[in-house]
Amino acid sequence: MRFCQEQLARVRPLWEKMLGHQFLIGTRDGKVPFETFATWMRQDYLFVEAAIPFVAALIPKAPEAHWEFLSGMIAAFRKELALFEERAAVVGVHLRGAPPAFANHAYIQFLMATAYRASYAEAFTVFYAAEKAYHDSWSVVKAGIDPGSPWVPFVENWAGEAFAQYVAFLEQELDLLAEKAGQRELAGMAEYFELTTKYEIAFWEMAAAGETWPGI
Ligand code: MP5
Repeated sequence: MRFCQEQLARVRPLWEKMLGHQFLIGTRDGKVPFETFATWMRQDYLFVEAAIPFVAALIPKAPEAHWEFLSGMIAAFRKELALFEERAAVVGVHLRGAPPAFANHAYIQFLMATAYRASYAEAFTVFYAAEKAYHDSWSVVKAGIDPGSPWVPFVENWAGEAFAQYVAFLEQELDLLAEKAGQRELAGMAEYFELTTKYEIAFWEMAAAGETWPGI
């Protein structure tokens, strides 16, 4: 079995926990309160913004064949930020209405620490796992959301065909990086895969629970 499929099989119980999260099921069924969804919008806007320096920091470590793709991601993330801005204007959410929540702050620090300290294959593992998590998560929402919901453009963004193809490309590239990795690096990649999955669960949990920090 190739690396990505092997990891997805290994973290299956966590992955299922992520896909069964009340935020996703509730969004699919139209039961998530507006303010809860607004929390996710504000927080994910900050996360996507932070994804830009993350991919930019990967460029110096990347093989030359990935330079163009990674630099193209900066424009892709900007386009995604514009989607948030458009939806926020339509529904009346102030995207800069809150600082990063605890889980979001931690996830962003994890991204940056990974970009600077881990190997390229390890950092690419985080990249793939986060994108695959969003594709699978929004696919859960897609299977049942009211087509008239204001959240459909988000669903289409991550659960649509173009994103599916992009995730398949990331998977192919990560499998190639894994083929070239030694045992030690492979163990690191597996750990990063699992950690990213846990951060994704923590992110849905934060969206459902609110933006305040623990104990504050
Ligand atoms: C993604 C995201 C997907 N937007 N937010 C979280 C918490 N995880 C993954 O990344 P992108 O850049 O929106 O495709």
